[in-house]
Amino acid sequence: MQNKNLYIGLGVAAIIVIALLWSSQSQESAEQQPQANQEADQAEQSDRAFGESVEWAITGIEPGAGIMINTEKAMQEYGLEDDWKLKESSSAAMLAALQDSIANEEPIVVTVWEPHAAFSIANIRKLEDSKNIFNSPDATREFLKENAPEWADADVASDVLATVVYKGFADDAPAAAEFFKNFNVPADYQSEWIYEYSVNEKEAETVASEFLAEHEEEMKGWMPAEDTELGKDKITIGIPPWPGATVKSRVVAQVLQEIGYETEIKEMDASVVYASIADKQVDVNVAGWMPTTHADYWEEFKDDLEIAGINVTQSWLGLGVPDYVDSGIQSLEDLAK
Ligand code: PBE
Repeated sequence: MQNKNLYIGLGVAAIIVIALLWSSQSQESAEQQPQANQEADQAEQSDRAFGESVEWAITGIEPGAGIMINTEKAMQEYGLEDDWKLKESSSAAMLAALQDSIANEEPIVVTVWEPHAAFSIANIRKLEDSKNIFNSPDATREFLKENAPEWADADVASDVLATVVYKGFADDAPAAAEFFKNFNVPADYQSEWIYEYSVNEKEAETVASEFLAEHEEEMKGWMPAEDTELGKDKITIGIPPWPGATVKSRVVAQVLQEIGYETEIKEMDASVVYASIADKQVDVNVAGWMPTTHADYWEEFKDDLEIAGINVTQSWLGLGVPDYVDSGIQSLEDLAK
């Protein structure tokens, strides 16, 4: 009888011990569970915190710029379109916003590109674009093979900056066409132009004339042979209000004047530049970012257009943040977390 009680007692004790062990274990895991959740929440929070800190806005430039069209595309491809919005602005206002943010070490995301002065005023982290929405060197090589074969072997990382004219322009203005064929500068020159114009706020005409005075030898190399006919008297250049195009159009106009042409520079929306060249209302676009950035415009008007030359071979486009921004933001995917 006593033995039986002992066994019952031991059994009860064992049950109690097991129950206690079990409950302490489940308590532990109950404690672990929220902790794990908390960590996930915090990671989530810090990414969301970045979005919140910039009010889920990407600071863009003029509507109609290729980089705006491609940012919309990227927002869809990387799943950003629910949280983020692309703010239309202007190239000048984008740079001013970037400068302000940098002065106050505040976060910002901008549409940005090279050549540009942005990279000499701050360290800008280029957000990785694994889906090649903005930069596609393979597409560029294909494009060059087909439309500017003399540049087919150029070392390219993204788009080239093409000098675009209407089909048949070379017959109407042989000397200008020869200059366009020869006209090519390192990307650094264009960054300098933008720096002088947008950061140092010099007149575009002045930046151009100072540049040409300092690069006389190079300018000689762009000149057509003496006996090349001018053809038409006047060359009209169409440009959207982008700083690189603004200065480059003055450089080109001053050289054209040197050759013997009258020149006119007309500022207009990117789509209007292409349509006007196709219509022969405008002769040339010196800022044809081909083939990815201006893909839509090229597709629409290419039957009436021609590549007269490649004026810069190296570029990059995309979204950027100043490098003091949360190190968790390295790629376009990171904006989606
Ligand atoms: N940009 C500069 C242009 C090309 C030149 C990047 C503003 C664009 O996005 O179309």
